[in-house]
Amino acid sequence: MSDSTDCRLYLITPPLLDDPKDFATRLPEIVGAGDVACLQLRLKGVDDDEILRCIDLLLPICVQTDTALILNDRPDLAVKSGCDGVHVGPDDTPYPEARAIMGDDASVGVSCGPSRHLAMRLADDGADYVAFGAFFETTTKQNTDLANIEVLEIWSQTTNVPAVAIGGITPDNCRPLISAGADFLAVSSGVWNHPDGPKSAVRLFSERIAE
Ligand code: TZP
Ligand code: MG
Repeated sequence: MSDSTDCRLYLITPPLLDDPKDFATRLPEIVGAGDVACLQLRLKGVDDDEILRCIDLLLPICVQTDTALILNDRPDLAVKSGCDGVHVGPDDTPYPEARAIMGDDASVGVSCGPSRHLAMRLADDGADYVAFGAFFETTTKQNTDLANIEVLEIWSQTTNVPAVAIGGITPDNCRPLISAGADFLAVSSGVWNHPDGPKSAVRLFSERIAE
């Protein structure tokens, strides 16, 4: 049996929250169903006021449940609202700028697609984690190149910077990513669209990690 601290869940919100209040109310039960390290607020097609409103609702719950709140794409809003960190991709604010905005104490993570080369550069620059993916087909993000699982194996054998695996991950397909050394499984649809509901999905992921 592996040490469950080896790999943890990195939950990503659905791209749209129809009822953010209801989402915030249900969150403690969902993150409490397993070992969830953080929640990334990743909303698409909503304005800044709505993002800030969602952070206001989610931050107290995240504090209460010891779940770090990471904002996608927007260091300016993350620092203004007191999020624990920000996640930026190659098309967002460049890493050094995001770090300068967030400060040294916040967590700044980066998307690297399938590229170990990019990950090495950003890890050298000080990124707190690097995210590789997509490992499986996903409809949550358009036009993602698929990453080979080998990138996780090589990364975990050669560096100490945490690696996040992302993209189309479900309780049924996550085992090879855990074995390859992923430190976090970043999951959206595999939790929110699970046939037995998000709570069961979180529980199943945690069981796979503990196996
Ligand atoms: N980046 C690469 S794949 C992806 C992101 C944000 C989508 C993750 O969502 P899902 O539903 O777990 O595939
Ligand atoms: Mg982005």
